[in-house]
Amino acid sequence: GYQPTWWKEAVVYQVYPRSFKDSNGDGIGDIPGITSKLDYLQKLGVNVIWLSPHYDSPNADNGYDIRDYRKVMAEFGTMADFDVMLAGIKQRHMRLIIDLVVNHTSDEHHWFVESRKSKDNPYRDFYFWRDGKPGPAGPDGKSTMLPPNNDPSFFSGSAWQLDPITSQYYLHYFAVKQPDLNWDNPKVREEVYSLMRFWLDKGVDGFRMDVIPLISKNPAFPDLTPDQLHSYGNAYANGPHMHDYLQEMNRNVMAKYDVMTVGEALGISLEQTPLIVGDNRRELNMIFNFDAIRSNRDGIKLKPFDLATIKSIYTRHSEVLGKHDWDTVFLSNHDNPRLVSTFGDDSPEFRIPSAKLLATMLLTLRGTPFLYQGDELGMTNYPFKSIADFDDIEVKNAYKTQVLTGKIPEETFIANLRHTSRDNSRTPMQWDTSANGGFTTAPKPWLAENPNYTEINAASEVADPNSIYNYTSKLIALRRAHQVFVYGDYKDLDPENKSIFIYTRALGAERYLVALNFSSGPVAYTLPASVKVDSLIISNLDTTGLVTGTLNLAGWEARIYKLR
Ligand code: ISL
Repeated sequence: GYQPTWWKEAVVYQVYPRSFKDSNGDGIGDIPGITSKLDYLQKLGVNVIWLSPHYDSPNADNGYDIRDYRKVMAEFGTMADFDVMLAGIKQRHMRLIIDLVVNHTSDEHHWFVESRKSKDNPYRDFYFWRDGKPGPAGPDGKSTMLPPNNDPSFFSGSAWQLDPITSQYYLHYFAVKQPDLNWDNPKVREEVYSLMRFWLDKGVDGFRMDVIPLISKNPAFPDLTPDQLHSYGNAYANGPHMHDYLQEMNRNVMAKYDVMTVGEALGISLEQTPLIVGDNRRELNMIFNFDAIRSNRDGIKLKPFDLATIKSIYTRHSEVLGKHDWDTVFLSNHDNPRLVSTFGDDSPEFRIPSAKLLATMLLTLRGTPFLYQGDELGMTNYPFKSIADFDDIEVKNAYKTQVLTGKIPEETFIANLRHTSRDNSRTPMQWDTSANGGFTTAPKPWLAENPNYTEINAASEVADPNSIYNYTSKLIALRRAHQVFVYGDYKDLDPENKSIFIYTRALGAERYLVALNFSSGPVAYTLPASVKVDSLIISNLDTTGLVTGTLNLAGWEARIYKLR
């Protein structure tokens, strides 16, 4: 069986600090704001908080561009505020994991400020500097310069930026202000291990590791083939020394503490996953695969959600990740649109039941569940109308290269991003019905509050026993009370069914059935003869009746039964 461990039994809640709670009226969420809401999180029942970057940063990418790893972002507060928050978390028997963003730094980080100064600067090799390639002659007859290779940036344009000081290019897989660190330099690795120890010695319980599969590069930087260009994230991941560096990091740091690690595994296939999370590999505890969360995506377009596809993904996970591996379950985070708007139905009729159904699924599948702030309230996508409504650098850069060049009509671009933009999930938390949803006392938050805060907000949900918040809280308690939901086997009873997701979790004699109607119409579902229902544990509607052989499920109904 499994080796029982706290991080396998955890329910994780992601806090995006900029948007969680503003305590000092500057329109930006902060650490004292988080501290003031710890009771809210404890009552929900989550026991691990993942904090998106809280470090000193010029915010080209909302903190994913770090200027000083040992300093707290000024807008978020001070180190003393951080210590108070951490103590409050521990006092409530919860744990804290922080974001480790070490594939790149900010261009304002001291290492890069030095590195760009001259070719012989001691920090030059902390980053990747390369000469450009001679390009064709320009109209004036002089030869032009091209980037060292054709690597694209995730945020549009080339991944290489020409720096005038030394006339060489530096590598940035993300924004121009996010130069990639050179992990082949042992000094870089020592610096990273040292900053990790700094936070672990403070008492944090682990890390979510940003784009960790990208840390090892092929230093020859060959051009990507047309095929590789198609999914360049996969081409960037899995570099020649990725596993060596993760094992070294584990030996040098993680092995010395009781920590949880989860890698954001951009470009790692399910088949490659055991090589990172296998318990004999001594790399990371678990990773995020994007197969499920991006199963209904085609670039910036949303494509129709197909239940059979997502079910086959979860079945494959249960086959490939065995007793010596561990998995995560999540369908939302700060890089993706809102859960209920994307995988449920955010119409007035079905928003509440479908949000509860999704919570039922996330909290009964196999793997550590990660919930994103606001999803426990059923917060929805934002009604974006124009480019001015967005903050995200990804959107702004894409607007320049796609819309301003005439490749995509403006209306199409905005219409797509209304469903897929990362800013959907970054609008501030909706705490109550006061101005700006109680997020801030400032006249204007950094990103507009969704106007539906008057209906969807924490104050009303905490008070309403039938709210999404209180239903989620019951499910978390159920998962934490029954190890079968953590360690039990998983079986999909009807993989082909396009509207019903029905599965069992079983551990020894304890067996549960989860039945989810992913459609807005009622469905009479006949159970297989082998399934013998004992009692109804929970339903997202007012269902009370026991069943004989047929479940009459209303639109978006979810039920959990104990089986005989
Ligand atoms: O969100 C994406 C596209 O919409 C992804 O390509 C995303 O950029 C990728 O998953 C990496 O994400 C992480 O690193 C980025 C940062 O912008 C994201 O917020 C972070 O989660 C660079 O640090």
